[in-house]
Amino acid sequence: MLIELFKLELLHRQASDRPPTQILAILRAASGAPALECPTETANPSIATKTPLLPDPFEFLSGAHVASKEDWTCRRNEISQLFQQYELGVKPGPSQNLQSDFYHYQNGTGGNLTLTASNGDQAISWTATIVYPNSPKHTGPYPALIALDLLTVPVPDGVAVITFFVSEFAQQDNTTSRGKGLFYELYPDTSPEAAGALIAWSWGLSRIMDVLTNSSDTGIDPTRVGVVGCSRWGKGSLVAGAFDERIALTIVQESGSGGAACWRLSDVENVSVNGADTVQTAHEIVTENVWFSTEFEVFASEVDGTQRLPFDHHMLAGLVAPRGLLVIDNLGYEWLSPWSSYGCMTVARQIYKALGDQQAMGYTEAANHTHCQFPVEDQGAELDAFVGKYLLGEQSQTDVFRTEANFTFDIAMWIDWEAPDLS
Ligand code: MCU
Repeated sequence: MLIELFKLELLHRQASDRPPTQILAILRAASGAPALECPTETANPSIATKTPLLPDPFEFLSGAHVASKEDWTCRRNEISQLFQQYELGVKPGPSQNLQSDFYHYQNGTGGNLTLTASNGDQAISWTATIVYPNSPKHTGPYPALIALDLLTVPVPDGVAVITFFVSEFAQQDNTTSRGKGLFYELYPDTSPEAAGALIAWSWGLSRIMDVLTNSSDTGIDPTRVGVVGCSRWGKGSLVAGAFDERIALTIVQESGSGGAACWRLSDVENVSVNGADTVQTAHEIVTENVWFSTEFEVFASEVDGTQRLPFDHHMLAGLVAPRGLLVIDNLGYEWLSPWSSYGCMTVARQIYKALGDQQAMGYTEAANHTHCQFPVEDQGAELDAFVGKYLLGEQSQTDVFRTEANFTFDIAMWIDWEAPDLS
């Protein structure tokens, strides 16, 4: 029995950030069970009927409906493929050869983690910093938050901070950044589905997770790792959490369109909500930066083109389910699409509800404050509750879903499906 468990653990480690259907296939093969058959239809959004309604996360492309957790594993994989194909670009598999070196600071406060990944003849190296907790609640291995470029929430007591410098990994200055950065030295693909910056970052972060999982040198507990980012890095945090199931907690701060907002709802907010908020739309975003693949430009440049997408961002958040997810927003900037984000995450929570853990997903939208300056007095307790539950193993109360805005979102106007009970 012990040997069987050990084999399963090994298989799980090998499976790492692979799509869940592959993980299930490996585990099923190991136990002698027949392979799980997932529907294999492909989408054809170029001829899809446009709809302002948010697509049904529980309906396969084939038209079949998700009725069990196993079905959801298949559908989740289908959704992951769709996002890669039409919006984010493709996330390559694990590195052929991944090496790491952890340099401990002399004073014991942490260290530098250098990773070297290769693909064929190409190899790249990058360094993440690790700072151990100031006032550890427990001795190591420590839980950790991986911050994308910089930490914009207060460091929680007892939690280490790993900083992954994503902007050197895949650049994001403006549209001339396409294909620039370390990642593209390994994967110089120029096809329309080639990785945009967000999915490129998620690949790098998954390699950090590989190292934390396979080596104890870093002093970090890989089962208690969260990811956090604000604004453009909030978009990155959502994608990182969606595309690596080893991430226990995903914190998405003031991410706006391309993050917690839904493309369709942002288009609506731009013309008719609050007397027409000036919000970022898909149409604008692709002219500003390279966060998405060039394939996405097809949808973004046509009027109402996002209405042909076989998904929207409620389903990106749904890829994180049922793991911990806290979305933190700020009402101070119309540009961040506050109504669209609140509405999109209201719909995303239906996916958590279907999986039986609505409280694993929180949403908090506070009144005006400076962008990415976390208002501790207003949202601090909500952050602590999620960090407590998912990184520190505490029994905190995470039933958080609120906005301080005076708008309403009538979910019945934006969806024509009901969440099944898969719990
Ligand atoms: C909210 O994220 C972005 C936004 O998408 C951009 O339009 C704006 O230029 O920059 C924001 C940001 O990343 O601010 C730091």
